[in-house]
Amino acid sequence: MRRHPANPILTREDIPDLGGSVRDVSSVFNPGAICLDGITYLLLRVQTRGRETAWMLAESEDGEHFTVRPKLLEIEGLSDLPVPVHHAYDARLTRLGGVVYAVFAVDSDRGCHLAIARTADLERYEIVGFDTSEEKRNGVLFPCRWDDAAWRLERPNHSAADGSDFSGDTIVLARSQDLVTWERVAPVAQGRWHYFDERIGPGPPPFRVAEGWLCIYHGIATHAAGGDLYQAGALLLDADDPSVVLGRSRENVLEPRAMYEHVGQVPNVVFPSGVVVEGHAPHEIAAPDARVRIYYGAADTCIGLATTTPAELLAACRD
Ligand code: BMA
Repeated sequence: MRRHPANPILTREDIPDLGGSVRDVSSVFNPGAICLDGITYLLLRVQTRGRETAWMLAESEDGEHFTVRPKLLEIEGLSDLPVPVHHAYDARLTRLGGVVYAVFAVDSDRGCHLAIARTADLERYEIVGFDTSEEKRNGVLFPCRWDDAAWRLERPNHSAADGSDFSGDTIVLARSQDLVTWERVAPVAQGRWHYFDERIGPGPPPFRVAEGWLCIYHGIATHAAGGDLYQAGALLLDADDPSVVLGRSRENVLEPRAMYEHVGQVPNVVFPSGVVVEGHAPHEIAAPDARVRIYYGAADTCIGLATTTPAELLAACRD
């Protein structure tokens, strides 16, 4: 992937002061992304100096230069959830059946769970489902339904390797009739111990290419003495059965190299969370040379943009 020359494209300095605790914020990172009627929107995870989480919206005509709307987004139903909630974060945006959904992690007194909310204007989000079946993060909806179900990739927080409660090493395919109750279908991919992606989780939502579904994921190398290293990898999943992996990048396709990726709140992190395929809706088959924009959190501090093409990602998956 190629970094945009203007990176980081969004930093804390771009966040308008709203008064109260949302002034002189600490960071903005891990955005959801969606392109509607030619405008690219980023759903921003903003962190205040109290380490509280706020959602804000940025918009752009070229997908590279963003303006942040000076208001907080509303998440209706968050305070009514059956558990005390501390943070809602890392929202991924998908348009499914004409409705835009955000799937996001909710940190609560009873662990980390996935919620799903619908929005008509990208400013007000109404929670329609909260899945407390198991601790999970990194839920990404597929942009179309099939077999009378909605589908998503998700990442249970438990590790198959060591039973840890804190992070996970398996991406799982799940299905739902109503977006409320999710049924696990099959494991899709495992972390590869000793290599770049020991622990893994879905990045942005999958998008279609002729060969199947392309998915960017994050892979964490945990064996470096300096601490965890967050990188991006690529997966090619079967078009009809996305639990079947047709290809996977042996090497990362983006790794912390720029200073803003090395240094920040959490060092050595690139965390891809948004994708826009220019000229294509995510459920349409993207041309091999389409420009793919990946929006990512850098060092849990700011937002970077990297670009690639389906052909390049497919080449990486065949490696
Ligand atoms: C992950 C998540 C992300 C974060 C990343 C790096 O486990 O918590 O929100 O960006 O760690 O700190």
